[in-house]
Amino acid sequence: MTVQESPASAFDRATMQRCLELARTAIGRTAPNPLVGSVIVNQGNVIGEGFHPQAGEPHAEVFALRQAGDRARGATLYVNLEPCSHTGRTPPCAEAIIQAGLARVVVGMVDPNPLVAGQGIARLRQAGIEVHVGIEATDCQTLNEAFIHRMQHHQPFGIFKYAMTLDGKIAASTGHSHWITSPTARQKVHQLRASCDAVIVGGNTVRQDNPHLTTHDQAGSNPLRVVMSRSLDLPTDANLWHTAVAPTIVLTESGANSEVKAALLKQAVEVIELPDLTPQSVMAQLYDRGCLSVLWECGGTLAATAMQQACIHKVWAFIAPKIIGGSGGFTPVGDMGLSQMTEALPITRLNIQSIGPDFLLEGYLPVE
Ligand code: AOF
Ligand code: ZN
Repeated sequence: MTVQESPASAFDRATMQRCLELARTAIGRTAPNPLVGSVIVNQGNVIGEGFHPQAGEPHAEVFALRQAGDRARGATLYVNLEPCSHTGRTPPCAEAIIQAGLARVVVGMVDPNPLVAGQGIARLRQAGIEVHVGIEATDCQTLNEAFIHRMQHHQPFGIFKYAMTLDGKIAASTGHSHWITSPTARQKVHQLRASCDAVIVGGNTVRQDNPHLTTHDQAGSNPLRVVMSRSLDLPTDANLWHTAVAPTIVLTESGANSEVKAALLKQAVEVIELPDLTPQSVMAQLYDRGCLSVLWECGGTLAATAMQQACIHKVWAFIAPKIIGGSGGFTPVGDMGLSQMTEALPITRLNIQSIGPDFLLEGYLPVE
């Protein structure tokens, strides 16, 4: 369904930004649902605000309507995602808005969920409500880029994070890598991790780095920790097996090391045997578990395969202003079999910011 976009006033734009701010409160906790915030305004006064805290809980609009009560009659409701028209885990918000007697609804973007997809807006208009669509649309789409990707591609949104020196190394030739970036940048990594639903590493990373992959002191939930290991040739006492801190699953193939499997199960690590362990089969597994965004924090070999299989859609590259030199193979992305510069994967929509002494470069890969 095509929905006509409308011009917006500065007040509408500012109020939509407030919706986005409210929505962000639940970052990392809503999967498989989107991040949504809502504000109700009557004669210039905010009379209700809400956000969607997690799947199964009421939608943002419902919280805002509850707060506004009878004062919602004749008022304007702002929401960054089209109000739903379907009965899912919760009843349709479009009906609740009509019942509450709102006069005007300002929507950030059309819902990519095929169960809604413009029908929420159509329902509101049918009931005589004035609806404006596409206010602060770019910011609304960026906030829910993982939800949009999941809906459109039936796959989680894959982000590849790495830290490298200015000469493109993720470790010295000895393999030593602690630390490339500053504590400030590492703090930022914890924040970014908290916004993802799963974080994936290969068996090599567990053997070499023994990472925790938690969000440390960040408020916000720890993502599901995922290890890919075909052989299950893993230490039985790694930090990732402390499942009281955060859940961990190990994805492997049948016939892998049964002693290690037993040791992992004993520590409440979930072990899943896939017929074929590939980045794509891992993404499919995480899609089924409801993940919106997954963070690849793996080494170069796995990153190359994940990229080749179109499982990485965005990069977060931390760049430290230092040079280590060396001609070893410790670079962020291993061999993808590309031999001409014309074959290089283009990274677009770049954004660069400084984080303490380091830089964080964000960019997007082409979506197939
Ligand atoms: C949310 N929160 O604030 C809005 C959503 O299963 P349900 O009932 O929670 O429905 C989930 C769908 O509802 C979701 O995929 C999206 O299309 C729509 N809007 N969802 O979780 C909200 N407004
Ligand atoms: Zn809803």
